[in-house]
Amino acid sequence: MPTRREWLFGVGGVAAATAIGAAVSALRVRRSDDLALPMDDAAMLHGPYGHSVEPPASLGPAALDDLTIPPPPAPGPIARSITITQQPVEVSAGRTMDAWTFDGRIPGPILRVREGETLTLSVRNLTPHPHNLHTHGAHAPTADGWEPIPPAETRVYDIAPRPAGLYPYHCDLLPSTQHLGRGLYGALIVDPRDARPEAEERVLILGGFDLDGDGRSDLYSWNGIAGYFARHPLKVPTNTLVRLHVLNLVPDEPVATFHLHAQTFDVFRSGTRRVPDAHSDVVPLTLGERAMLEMRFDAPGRYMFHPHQPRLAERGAMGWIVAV
Ligand SMILES: [Cu+2]
Repeated sequence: MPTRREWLFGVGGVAAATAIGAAVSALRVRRSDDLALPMDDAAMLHGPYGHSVEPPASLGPAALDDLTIPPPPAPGPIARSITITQQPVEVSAGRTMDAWTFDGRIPGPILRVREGETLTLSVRNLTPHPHNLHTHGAHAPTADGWEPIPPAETRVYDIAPRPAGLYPYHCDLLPSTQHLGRGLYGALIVDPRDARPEAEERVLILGGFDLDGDGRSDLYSWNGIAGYFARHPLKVPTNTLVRLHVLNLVPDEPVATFHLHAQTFDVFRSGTRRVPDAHSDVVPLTLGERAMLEMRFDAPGRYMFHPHQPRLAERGAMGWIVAV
């Protein structure tokens, strides 16, 4: 008997994703290897909905599951060791970035802890550059993580993050287009002691990559791979509460939005309150801002999502949610 997750992401899911991927491929009029940076907006118009930005062919439909599906809420203290690395990461088909990462991936691991419990982070910097790991939210100022961690050194932070909500963690050194734009960010979910309603949860972190070093992002991604969710839709069951944890870590845009087609959602800004702040189909997020979005998909089908900023959508931040 397959588990729900196996059902969503197993053989059936692969077949569904392949069929959807074929449909999406039919829309493409430019191959990613036709595109050279910088991509001018006129050139991008040839790709309907930005689908000309493709993920690396080596990444299958489950490749980002661990960065997209959060671990379940857990009682008790949490201890994590995180390593900061410098390594090449293929952020879209044919485009490899000299990345800085938490634990080798962009974004870093999804952290999750219950309000009032201690989260112990042991952060080791294996790069030749200073970095740090700063968490948002309320905690002891001595464990805020703003101090640079020199190369080859380790720092340990004990925090009891509060209040319950959704927070980014990231390297806080400047310039942000380097330290955020090369991959040093992730999500921290702080659960209330009285649990939120059970839901299918997904994490989506919007990031921007400055590939040519001009201080301006060239590609945009949800969970680190430009074009990924356009090729491999995020799958959720119908008639089930879905909770999206959406964070904006694009370093060089004053605001980005999350826009969902064909369905509306409750907005819990920063996830810190239990009653919705709004009900909409688009939510604006300033840099570092985030929201929990709750919705149900009654009708099976494909629901498009993207930032409502064309530049971001056309350069890798298009995606689909498939309700099955
Ligand atoms: Cu850094």
